[in-house]
Amino acid sequence: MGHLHHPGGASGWGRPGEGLPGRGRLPAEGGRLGAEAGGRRGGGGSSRDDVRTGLSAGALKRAFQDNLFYSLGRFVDVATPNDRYLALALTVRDRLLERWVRTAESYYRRRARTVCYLSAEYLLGPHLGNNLVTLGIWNEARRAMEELGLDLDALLEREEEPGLGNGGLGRLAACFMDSLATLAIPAIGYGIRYEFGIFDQAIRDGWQVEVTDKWLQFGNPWETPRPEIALEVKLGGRTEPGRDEAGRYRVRWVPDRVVRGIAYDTPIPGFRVGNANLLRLWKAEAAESFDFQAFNVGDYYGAVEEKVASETISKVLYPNDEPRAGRRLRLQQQYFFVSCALQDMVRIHLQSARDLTGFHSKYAVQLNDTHPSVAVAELMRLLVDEHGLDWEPAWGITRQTFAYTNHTLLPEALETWPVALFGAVLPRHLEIVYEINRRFLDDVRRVCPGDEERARRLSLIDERGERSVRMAHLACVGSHAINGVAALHTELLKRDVLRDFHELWPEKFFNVTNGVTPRRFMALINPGLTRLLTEAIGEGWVRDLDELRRLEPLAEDAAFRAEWRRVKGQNKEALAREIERRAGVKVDPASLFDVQVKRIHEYKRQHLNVLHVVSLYRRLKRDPGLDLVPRTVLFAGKAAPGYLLAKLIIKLIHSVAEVVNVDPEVRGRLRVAFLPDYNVKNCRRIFPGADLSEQISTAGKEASGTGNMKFALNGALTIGTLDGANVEIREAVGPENFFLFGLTADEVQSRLAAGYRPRGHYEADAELRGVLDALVSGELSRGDGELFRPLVEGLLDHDPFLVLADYRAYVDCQTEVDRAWRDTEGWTRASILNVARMGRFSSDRAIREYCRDIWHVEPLPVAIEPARPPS
Ligand code: NBG
Repeated sequence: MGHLHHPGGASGWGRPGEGLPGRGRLPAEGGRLGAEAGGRRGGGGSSRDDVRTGLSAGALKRAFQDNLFYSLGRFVDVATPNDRYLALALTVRDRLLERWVRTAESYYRRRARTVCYLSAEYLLGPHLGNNLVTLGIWNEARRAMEELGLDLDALLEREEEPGLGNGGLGRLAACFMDSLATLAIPAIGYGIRYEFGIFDQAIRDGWQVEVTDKWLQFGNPWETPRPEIALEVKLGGRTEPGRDEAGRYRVRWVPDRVVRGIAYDTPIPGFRVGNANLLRLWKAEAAESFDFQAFNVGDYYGAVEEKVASETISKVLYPNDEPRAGRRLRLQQQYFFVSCALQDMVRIHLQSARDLTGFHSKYAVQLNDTHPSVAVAELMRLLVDEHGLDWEPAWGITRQTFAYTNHTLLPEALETWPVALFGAVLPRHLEIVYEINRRFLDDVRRVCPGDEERARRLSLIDERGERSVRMAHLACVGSHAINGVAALHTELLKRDVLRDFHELWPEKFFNVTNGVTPRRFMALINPGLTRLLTEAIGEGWVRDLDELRRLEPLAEDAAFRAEWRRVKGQNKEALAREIERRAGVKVDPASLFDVQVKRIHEYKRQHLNVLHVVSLYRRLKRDPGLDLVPRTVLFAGKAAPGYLLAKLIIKLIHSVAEVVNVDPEVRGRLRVAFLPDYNVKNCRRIFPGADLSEQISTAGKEASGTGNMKFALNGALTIGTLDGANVEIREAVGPENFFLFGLTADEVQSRLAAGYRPRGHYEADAELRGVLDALVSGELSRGDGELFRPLVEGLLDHDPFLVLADYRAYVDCQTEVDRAWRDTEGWTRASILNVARMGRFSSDRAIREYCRDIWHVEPLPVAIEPARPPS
């Protein structure tokens, strides 16, 4: 994609590496060049241009003052910290707008085939810092703020992140938006503008407490509301069959409620390119016509209630891992945003096309998991009921439009909706699902005559027990491509979860291994490493992560290794300060930082990690002279509010920390800490400061993982199972640079099939027995022997995730880690090689694969000259 490269400094956007955090601290540099280039460009026109578009420190400073005064109605002396944050954010946003508007114009004029990413979650993280990196004005912004007596870091700290997602799936959507823009792919992200995102996690007495996430409380400078882009969404009611003027069979949907979706738009700029794509999130409001109706008949309060009920739809993000029963609102949310998105696509398409027969050539729509899969039925409804197409052509268009990404192998996470609930919320869609199913099963019976069992397994309706709609089946049938998110995951999908579909349509299956954006997860959060890499191999790696390969020879360079350690050391000091500030635990930056951060879940096995910590503690107590590598074991992650065992694991971590961290006998050898409220903002010290990355899920359970990539890209070595993308990471970095342990996915399956008896491990392994006994002895829980009993008994009697089966291998592998850590040079070499060989795990590579194999879209680079604002 060489043509995507713009000609560097000559473009006037500053040199490509200019403005990366940390660059300004290079001795031979002060960012002057970039500032002058920016100043020339921005300052070329009237002062109005300058204040909206200028990229020099001077222009940014003037713009800041201008925004403070004219947008916020404040002057410097009385401005609050939030005012200052907003003034800088608006200043940066102004600079995105020219790209954004030009991009939209250019896509429109060129009628580009557009990727529409449908996702119920976007875990974006703070915008300000990322946009400074993207625009290349980090140093200029810092200088502008300094000249005003302000500290850029303090302003960055003010931003409340839009936490519109639970974890990996939502963050992947955000990384993909970044890569789509950077690769100049015409794309729109569609989702929900939740008023409350994922809850904030507070810790009280070692327990998780959920706090409402009021991210919009102080305003959101990055979004533009579009009250005129308002689309009606029907809910409930009944259907009426009938005939149209031409005598054709038509169904009318008579809803009992109508809500309105309002578009809120956020620009997603690509890294150092002219493209800035659109993220369009929908907010639910009452449909006016309904208000007035009630008002006219005198039911004013009824109308208000209606309004409140409508607005509820985009109120709150559902935490995952919660029981799904009866969550009508969740289904309404899913349908709401999907219907808005598809109506919006239809609206845009009809601006330049006569009808919808070419819809699938205009759009490639990706279903991010099953959450948006009702889109299959909704597009059929729009095409057939609203736009008068016949079923057959409509079905052809639908199947060519959609592609589906599966993100989980856990059977309990595969979405189904009780038929009764589905029909009550979406009566017309239930009919459409039945019709899709009838035709689909006819085909199945034609291909496999007499195989009724197969038809039952493939059916969109699960007839066992309470009848329910299988959303993954709807997504598979309605899509032309189905993909898993790591090689192993895709193989297991084909073999188990979606086996029947794979037998039917092997050509529909693809693997696209996940990736992460190096802009946010390296350049932004790790300025020290960014500077070192850029000095060593230039700045090309930020857009082309395979360039990291060029580091390989440097692994043999002792001076470079020393530099590498110095950078890691500084990052560990910063993390240590953060741990002390936010968890109240003082840790030694020289110790091995052993880190597990992710949602708390039994399959991710944070409790296996805790068993190791307790093992180390007991070894040290038994033999105070033991020569153990000093370790700091760090955890972070949220538990679903209703997932009691996950919450108990958080309590367990705190309880163990409470005992270990005050015990003088292990002082300086072992520390445990839990950082509260893990989110995109709070990860910024964690990945750069980690030595060891814990990726220890039960093999066959983690679809991919993306945290594993963020750690390795920041120079941590991985201890992990052969699960998800770990398999490919290990292949890439070399097995000698990866700590592997545990059962394979096949071994896990056969263990369970053979009748796994976890208690056998307890009986056979004295150390394990000692650890589990300690957990129920009360010695780790202020004398309360009952507190952790449910956890321990669960492990002894069931242990569905084979914690006890993998315990010995894990603990022994950690001894290997200790041995490797003592060889400082060897560890550093492995750390460098990890980074050098991780290029494949950029989300840019993932997006290129989607474009090539699934979407068939081409880049459409937007010219990088700034548009003159209309005068
Ligand atoms: C998650 C998987 C992760 C994977 C992300 C992104 C869901 C349903 N799935 O392993 O658990 O990395 O998706 O693909 O959140």
